[in-house]
Amino acid sequence: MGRFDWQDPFALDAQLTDEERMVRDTAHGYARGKLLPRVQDAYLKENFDRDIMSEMGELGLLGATISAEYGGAGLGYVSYGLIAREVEAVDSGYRSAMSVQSSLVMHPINAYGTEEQKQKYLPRLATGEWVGCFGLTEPDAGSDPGGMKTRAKKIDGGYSLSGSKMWITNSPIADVFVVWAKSDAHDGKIKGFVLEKGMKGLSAPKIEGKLSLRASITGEIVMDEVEVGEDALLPNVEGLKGPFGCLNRARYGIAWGSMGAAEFCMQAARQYTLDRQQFGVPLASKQLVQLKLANMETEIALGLQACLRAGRMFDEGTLAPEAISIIKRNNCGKALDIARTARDMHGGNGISGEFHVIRHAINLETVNTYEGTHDVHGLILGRAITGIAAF
Ligand code: TGC
Ligand code: FAD
Repeated sequence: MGRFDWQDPFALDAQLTDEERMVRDTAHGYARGKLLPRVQDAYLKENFDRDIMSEMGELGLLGATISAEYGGAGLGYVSYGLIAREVEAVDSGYRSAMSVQSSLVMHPINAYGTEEQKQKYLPRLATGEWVGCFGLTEPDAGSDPGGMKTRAKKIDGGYSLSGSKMWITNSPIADVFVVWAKSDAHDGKIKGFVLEKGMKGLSAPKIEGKLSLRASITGEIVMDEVEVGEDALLPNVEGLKGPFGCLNRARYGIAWGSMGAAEFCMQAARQYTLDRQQFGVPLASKQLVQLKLANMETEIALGLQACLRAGRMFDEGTLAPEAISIIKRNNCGKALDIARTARDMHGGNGISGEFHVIRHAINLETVNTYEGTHDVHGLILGRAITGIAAF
């Protein structure tokens, strides 16, 4: 029999390649060395440091799965997941910035764009010289993006876009905007467009006063007859499968990322209850405390192993979107429970920013909601199981 390692019960590490371990260690070093020291201040001041994008770019953490020809690192999906896990162990907001750039901006340009679009945008997005955002959600269309009102009207030589997008990660600092609109030149079907900062009629006001994901910058995208050329259209996809193809990747990354946050919280709760003495003994000596740690350990071990399997299937091309719903839904929900429990186990100290657990718990409220809410993923699975759509 093997020896039990509570930090890696199913020997996840041994299932990685040397390259994946190296990527994980690079992301770990960066996250703990450069992100952790600034996160508390960023969270309190609701301030996203733009330099983070360039720092991540320099390390190859942006668009990691995109080929080197366009400035990416050409890595597999397990590496991408490991990056998300390490970054989100520090803060879900920092992982958001990374996953939007990689899965929601670089991926659609890479998968649906022209050669010119790829050459123009991808290398600069990979280095973090440019920041991207992804506009799908609208004030009146969240879980039901098919109900979007944004329209692309055909004009001479291009399109005129009007509408507004809500809750858009990175939009106030974005140079590049991937937006989805119903196009009258395509029978009202949804098409993707790449807009650029400074275009007439385009603005991206910041949403102030968020109480969750405060280290991430979030805004609107307002388009008031923004005129673009034919070259702004992503020609190679139409319909909701365009944005959903991006969401598959981001949701997969979030499944890994949320486990990173959960691991951080569990490790913090373990150490805290070992160190903290009440009733003359460490809290960790109590059955109730040990049961909580055992539950955390179990969910994290299962969640990570499922992520690894999903990553291997992603690289093989056999991963179905519904399987991504399983891990996005389960891991975000479980991570949220773990972070709340870890907060409780820290007692009064648990509400202090210094111990990080309450920040993780509050962030995970967002993570459980965006990229398809916990219940919407339940309904995606319900449809797959019964054949009946209940949305
Ligand atoms: P439905 O009829 O199911 O599908 C319409 C078309 O899309 C195709 N499709 C997919 N293609 C690829 N991957 C998937 N996962 C796909 N899901 C659906 C489908 O085959 C069909 O294609 P076609 O060719 O027949 O037209 O569409 P519906 O309108 O019934 O959708 C229902 C539902 C609930 C599944 C969907 O709308 C949904 O997933 N809602 C959740 C919305 C969401 O996730 N929004 C995320 C916004 S982005 C974000 O949150 C970024 S935060 C990032 C960060 O900061 O980290
Ligand atoms: P709603 O769809 O109104 O849902 C409200 C509640 O109703 C939820 O509990 C939901 O589960 C439930 N519900 C909805 N439909 C059903 C149903 N059929 N049956 C039963 N219950 C249902 N979007 C982007 O496009 N780009 C981004 O970069 C982005 N970043 C984000 C960053 C942050 C910080 C946040 C908070 C959100 C972000 N989003 C982004 C938007 C996010 O994807 C949406 O908030 C999410 O999809 C849910 O949509 P909604 O907020 O409109 O909620």
